[in-house]
Amino acid sequence: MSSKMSAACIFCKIIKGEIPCFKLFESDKTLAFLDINPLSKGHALVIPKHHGEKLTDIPDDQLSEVLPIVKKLAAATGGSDWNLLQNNGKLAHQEVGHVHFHMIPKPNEKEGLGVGWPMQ
Ligand code: D5M
Repeated sequence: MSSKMSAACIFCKIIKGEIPCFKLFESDKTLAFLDINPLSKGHALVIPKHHGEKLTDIPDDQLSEVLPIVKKLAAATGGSDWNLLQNNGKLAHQEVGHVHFHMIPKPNEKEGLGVGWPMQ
């Protein structure tokens, strides 16, 4: 694996398969999986595999994959509403020190709950 890794990082352990996750998508540079503490059904995390705490630590070629993958996941849900969020730094409530993008489906009038990914 060519990406920079951190032995102590929980998300690097997920990338290496040392900690299990519910995987939604994986490429050489990017991983998407369900958040263990979901704010709504289907709450996903999209992460660059390159280890870095803040957005400025991540190479552009890794970041440029993220939005197309968010779009791919959104299309797979049938185009529901969601929030895309990146907490950058401790003052912004970042708890895990590996850049990650939260994709949080919003409540849907018909279902009453967040819409889950078809993979669930
Ligand atoms: O959010 C960090 C997010 O990471 C938080 O929503 C829980 C999630 N998390 C932490 N550990 C795991 C594992 N092992 N699997 C899946 N999701 C996890 P932040 O933006 O840093 O506050």
